Amino acid sequence: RDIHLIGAPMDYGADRRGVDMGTSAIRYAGLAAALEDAGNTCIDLGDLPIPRAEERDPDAEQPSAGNAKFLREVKDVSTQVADSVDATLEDGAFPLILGGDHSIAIGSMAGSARNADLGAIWFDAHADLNTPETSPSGNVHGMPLAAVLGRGEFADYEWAYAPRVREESIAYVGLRSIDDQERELVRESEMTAFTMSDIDERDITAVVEDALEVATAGTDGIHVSLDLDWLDPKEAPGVGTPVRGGVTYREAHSALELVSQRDAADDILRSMDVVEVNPILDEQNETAKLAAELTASAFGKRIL
Ligand code: DIR
Ligand code: MN
Ligand code: MN
Ligand code: MN
Repeated sequence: RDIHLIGAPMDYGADRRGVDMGTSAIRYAGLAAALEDAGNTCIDLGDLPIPRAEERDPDAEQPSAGNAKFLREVKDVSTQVADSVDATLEDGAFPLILGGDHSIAIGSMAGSARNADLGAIWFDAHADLNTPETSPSGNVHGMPLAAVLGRGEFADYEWAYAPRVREESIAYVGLRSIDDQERELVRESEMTAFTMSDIDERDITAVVEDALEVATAGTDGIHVSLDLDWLDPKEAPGVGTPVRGGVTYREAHSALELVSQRDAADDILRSMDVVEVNPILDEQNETAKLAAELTASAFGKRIL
């Protein structure tokens, strides 16, 4: 594939400074070379200009009616990401967006769904379905799915709501940390939620195959969102919200290899983002290295 890397060094969606350095950390870990070794071409479009926290006007009005923090900055970044993803697709290339916190997935998906019915696989410990009304933290990285689905106040934001993403085309894989109100939202939704318990019972292969069915049925392509806290913190310590009991190193590779195999057969992949790597919390950049390796697996890297 002809992959274009889009860096979104965003940290306004999370509590922890440092996740904005994820884009550099993943590049430094050798992502472009790993993708080319796996048989792709890779052009790095660089990082989008995101206002530094120090340059922000702290008194600027925030538009959220609920408690979403930094919604003005999130809107600005989402619009930039969406435009860049759309331009890359128009160019005939594949948009691979590097975070940054998970709020950047609003722009990834909104851009990818401008001219296509889009399914999604959400590899994450968290459901990311809070609205500004239900969020206990106010952090938008816990809201990107609610945003693109137009839930709560997001229904009024054209930069967020992506009507060509339908709930029934979204599958979670690896859930294990959900807020109380969010649990009801997931239960009542049309999304398919595979938790860590499902992976325990059925194994990663069966779960990912089902997730691929959900995301591809009746859509033009799928978005893959890879939140590094999906993995067990033993494998991926450099994330802002680690949760014990995540997938193993091999399960993660296996899942992304399955995505790649299906893509080789049916050309299903349309966009992907890799998020939540925080090198400040990491040891020897190992989480970014893992992110680069897993992404290479999603784009054709094989052992033999
Ligand atoms: C939590 C944490 N559910 C929140 N979410 C995270 O703040 O809404 N998502 N960490 O990746
Ligand atoms: Mn190109
Ligand atoms: Mn997430
Ligand atoms: Mn997460």
